[in-house]
Amino acid sequence: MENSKIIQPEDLRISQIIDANLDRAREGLRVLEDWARFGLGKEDIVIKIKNFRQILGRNHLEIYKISRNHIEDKCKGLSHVEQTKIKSSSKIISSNSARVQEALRVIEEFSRNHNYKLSKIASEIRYEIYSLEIELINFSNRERSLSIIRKNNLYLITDNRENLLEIIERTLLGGVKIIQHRFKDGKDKDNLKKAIAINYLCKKYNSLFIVNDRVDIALASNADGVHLGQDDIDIKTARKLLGNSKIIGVSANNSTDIDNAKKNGCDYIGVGPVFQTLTKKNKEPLGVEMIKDLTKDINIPWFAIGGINKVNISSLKKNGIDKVAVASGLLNSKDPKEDAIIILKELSYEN
Ligand code: TZP
Ligand code: MG
Repeated sequence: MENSKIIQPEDLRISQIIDANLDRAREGLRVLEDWARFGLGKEDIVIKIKNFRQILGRNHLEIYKISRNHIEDKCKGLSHVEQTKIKSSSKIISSNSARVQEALRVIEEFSRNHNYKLSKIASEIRYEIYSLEIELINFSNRERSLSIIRKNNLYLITDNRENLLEIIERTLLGGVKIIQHRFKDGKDKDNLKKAIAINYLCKKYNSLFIVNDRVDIALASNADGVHLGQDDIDIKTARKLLGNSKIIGVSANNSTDIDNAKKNGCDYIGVGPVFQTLTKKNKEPLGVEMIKDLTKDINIPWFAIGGINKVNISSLKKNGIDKVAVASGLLNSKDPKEDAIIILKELSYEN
C-alpha cells in the first residue's frame, strides 16, 4: 500500500474535495504560523508550521487543481453565526487548529484509495497539530500575562491576614493588575482554597494572580505564574513543572542573581529591598542608587521592592524607577484603594 501509485480518482468530486481541503488546511496553517511569528516570536514553531505548509503544497497536485470548478459549489459563502463573533487570539488559534485538523481528516479519508502517500501525510500532520495547538495556546496565555506585567507598574504582594480578599479587592478597584500571594504559614489545604479564591477575584478584574514559592499551589489554583526567591526551586525546574503557559518571576538583590535570572529565562525580576522594611526584617536595604546601578542592563520587566509606600514613591519615580511591588504600604493602609490610586498616579507622571 505504501508504495502504491498515485492514480487520478475516477470521481472528480473526490479531487474537488481534496483540492478544497488542501487549500483550507494551508490557509489555517498560515493563520497559526503568523500568530507564532508576529504574535509570539516563536521561530521554532514558525519553522515547523512552514514545513507542514510546504509538504501540503508539494502534494497539491494538478489532478486536484483541475477539478476546482467541477461542480458548482452551492454552499459558497454560507457562514455560521460563530464565524461572525469577535474572537480573542486564543479562540483564533483554536478555531484555526480545528479548521486544519478537520481539513486534514477529510483529505486523509478521501485520498486513501488513490493516493496513500497523501492520506498518510494528512494523518501525520493532523496529529502534530493537536500538540501544536496546545503549545500555541500555552505561549499565548503567557504572552497575555507578560503584556499585563509590561503595561502595569504597581504590583501588590499579600500575606495571610484577616479581610485579605477585601483588601485585595480594594486595590483591584484602585487599578492594581498584579497580585502575588505569599503563603508563609497555614495548612496547605487552606492555602490552596485561599489561592483559588484570590485567583477567582483577580480574574474578575482581568488581573494576574502569582503564587509565591509554591509551584504546586500555582498549578492547582490555576494561577498565572509563580514568584521564586533565591532559596526556592530553581527557574529551570519550575519551568519544567509549569509548562509554557505560566510566568516565572524571581527576587534578586545582587548582579549575580540578576544575571542568572535573565539567563535562565525568568519573565520579570523583583529587585530590593530598596528601603528598610519590616516585611523582610533581615535584609539590608540597597538604596535607590544601588538599585539603579543593578538594574541598568535588565532587558525584561523589573519591579523595585521593599519599604515602598505612597510617601516615598515620588523619590523613586524622580530617579526613573517606575515599576514597584508593594506589600505593607497597601496591606496596612486605611484605604488600600485610595493609596493604590495615589501610587499609580505618581508612577504615571512623565519625568
Ligand atoms: N522582597 C524584598 S523586600 C520584600 C520582599 C518580599 C518585602 C516587601 O514588602 P514591603 O512591606 O512592601 O516592604
Ligand atoms: Mg520564596
